[in-house]
Amino acid sequence: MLYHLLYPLHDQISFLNVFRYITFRTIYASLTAFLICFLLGPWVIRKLRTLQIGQYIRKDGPETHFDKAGTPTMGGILILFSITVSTLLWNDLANHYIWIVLLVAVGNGAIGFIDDYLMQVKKRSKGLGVRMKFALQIALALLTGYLVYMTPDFSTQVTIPFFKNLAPDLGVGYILFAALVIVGTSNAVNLTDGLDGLAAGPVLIAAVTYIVFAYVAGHARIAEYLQINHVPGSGELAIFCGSLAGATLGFLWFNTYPAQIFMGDVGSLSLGGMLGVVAVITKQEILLVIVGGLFVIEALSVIFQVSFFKVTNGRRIFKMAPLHHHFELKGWPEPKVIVRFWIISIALALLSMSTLKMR
Ligand code: 57M
Repeated sequence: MLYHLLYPLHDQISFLNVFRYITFRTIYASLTAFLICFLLGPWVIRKLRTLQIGQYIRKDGPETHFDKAGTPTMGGILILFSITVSTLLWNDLANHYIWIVLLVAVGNGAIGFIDDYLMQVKKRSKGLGVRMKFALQIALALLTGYLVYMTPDFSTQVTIPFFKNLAPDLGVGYILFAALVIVGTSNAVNLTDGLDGLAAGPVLIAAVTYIVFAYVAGHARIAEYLQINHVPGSGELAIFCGSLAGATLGFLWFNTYPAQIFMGDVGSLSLGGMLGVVAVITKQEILLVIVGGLFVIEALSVIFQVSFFKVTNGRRIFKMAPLHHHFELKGWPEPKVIVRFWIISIALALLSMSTLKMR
């Protein structure tokens, strides 16, 4: 909105020319989203306590979690609010990619909200139910994939990191591929959100990484130099990722150990969906496996644990899955697990950025 209101005045007030720069708007979108979260956080925590929207703790989990019972949850509402306000303020709203990522953010947030509400407020332990939740997520992701596919001149090639000349063209199959990336990332972040700040930290790191990817993909000359797909208009997603990073950073102020608030499915499903759709639009889909490698490791630990359990009639690979619980049960204090997983995320983000130069 500010872009539309203030940039046209740059002839009269030359300083306003700064609003044309993606870097400027990314920085201030980050700061705006951060401040909204930081300033509203205490009120949201009080409000959730008043409404008694506190986390139910399953008895089959680590004993160290039992004293977390009652922690206000569904804090993802604040994250979504911050991202939406900051995006509407700082993005070029004529850019249709912005509306696609907002659809994914709010759509997955709504699915998570309903699940949280049924579980935490209506005390229905199954919430929406796995099947219904998945069906809604897949439907939303397929709609998103269709909208991206229908974008004029959008490439349906899949970028393979390290192999610039290997880019299979999926054609209409790209819709299903995009949907899988979005649903997969959404659920991987959801599984990871099991310790204080364990999901927020790596989401922040991935969001900052995709600021870079969105900026270079949207810049014709840089994209050509780096031999990556130029996606006209995707530069605006750098500003969106700025809002995503700022909001996550602000939420982390309250979600860090010992957490005063959890994000709930309304937060984890929407954050994962946002990362997935940004990776699709910036044509860095497979690279998300590296950038979001921690989410992949956590999801794979569950898949291996459940598969091994079924194949061996009850034996386990890990003490408990996802992987963060395994280290907890090995005796690592929660903060040690969290910060070490953050360190792994930072290393993976650096590795992913190095692929921009490798060809
Ligand atoms: C999402 N939710 C956390 C909080 C957060 C198939 C199986 C692997 C599914 C998985 C599962 O239920 N996943 C659901 C993870 C939960 O966090 C809430 O959920 C939101 C995210 N969706 O925002 O509202 C608990 O995580 C802890 N937490 C924190 N700090 C945070 O900032 O401490 C969350 C955020 C919270 C709190 O304790 O209650 C979760 O863990 O459920 N199931 C599991 O992950 C379970 N693993 C398991 O059953 N493993 C089995 C098989 C199935 C693989 C095995 O290893 O044999 C673990 N989780 C629970 N109990 N709750 C262990 C058992």
